[in-house]
Amino acid sequence: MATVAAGVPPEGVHHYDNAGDVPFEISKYWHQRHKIFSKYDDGIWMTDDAWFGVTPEPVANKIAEHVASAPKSKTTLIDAFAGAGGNTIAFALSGRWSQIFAVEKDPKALACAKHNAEVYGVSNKIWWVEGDIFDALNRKLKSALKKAVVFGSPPWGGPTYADFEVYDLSVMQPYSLDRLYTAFSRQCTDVVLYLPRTSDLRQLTQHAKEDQKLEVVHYCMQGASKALCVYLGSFAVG
Ligand code: MGP
Repeated sequence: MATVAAGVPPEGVHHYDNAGDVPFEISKYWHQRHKIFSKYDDGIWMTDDAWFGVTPEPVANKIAEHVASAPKSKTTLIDAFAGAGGNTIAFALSGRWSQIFAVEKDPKALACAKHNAEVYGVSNKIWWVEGDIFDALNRKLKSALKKAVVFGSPPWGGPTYADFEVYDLSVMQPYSLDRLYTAFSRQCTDVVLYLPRTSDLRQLTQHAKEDQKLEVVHYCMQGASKALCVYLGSFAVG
C-alpha cells in the first residue's frame, strides 16, 4: 500500500530499492532499513548522510515513551536535529505533545523528514523549521522554550566515534556537549541528548544540578547498545 511513495525524490534524496544502487559506505545501514523504518517500503526518503545518524524506529519509540514522562506543564517538544525524521515521527506518534517543532538546517534532510512523516501519517502534527537550531532557539522558538522539552540527536562527527573506547564529548564535532547543553538549557529545564554508547559518563555528570538526579539510559537492539540518552531535568524514566 505505497500511497505517498509516488512522489519523485528531489536531487540528493533517494529511496533505494536495490542493493546494487546503494553506496558502499551506507550498505550496512540499508540492510537494516526495515528495522530503521518499518514502513521503508512505503517510500521512505533518505539522503546518503542521514543514514549514519538516523535513530532506528524501535529505539525512537522507546525514547518517545521515556521523554513523555516530562512534567505535564511541558507541552511542546523541540527536536533540535531532526535529520530524516526518525525521532520526530516517534514523538508525533506518541500523541503526548500539543506542539512539535522539528528543526533541521539541511534542506534535503528536511524534505526527507517531511515526506517520511507523511508516510507515517503524522506530518500535520509537526511544525517544520529549516535552519540552525542555535539561531532558532534565540528567535523563532524563544517564546516556546519555557513549556518545552528540547531533544537533541546531534552529529557525532561520523562513524569514527566507535574507534574510541571512551568517547570524549568535549571534542564532539561540530558541537561539543558543553555547547549543546549551554544553548539548550539556557531557558529550558528539561533537555534530552542522544549520544554515543561509549560517551564519557563523568562529562555527563558535570551537568547534573545539585538537587536533581541525572538519568542515563542505554537503548539496545538485539542485545547490544545502539546509543544512550542522558535525561537532564524532571523525567521519570525508570
Ligand atoms: P553505528 O555505530 O554506526 O551502527 O550507529 P551499529 O549498527 O551500532 O554498528 P556496529 O558496527 O557497531 O554494529 C549506532 C546508532 O548510533 C545508529 O543507529 C544511530 O542511531 C546512532 N548514530 C550513529 N552516528 C554516527 C550518529 C551520529 O552522528 N549522530 C547521531 N545522532 N546518531 C548517530
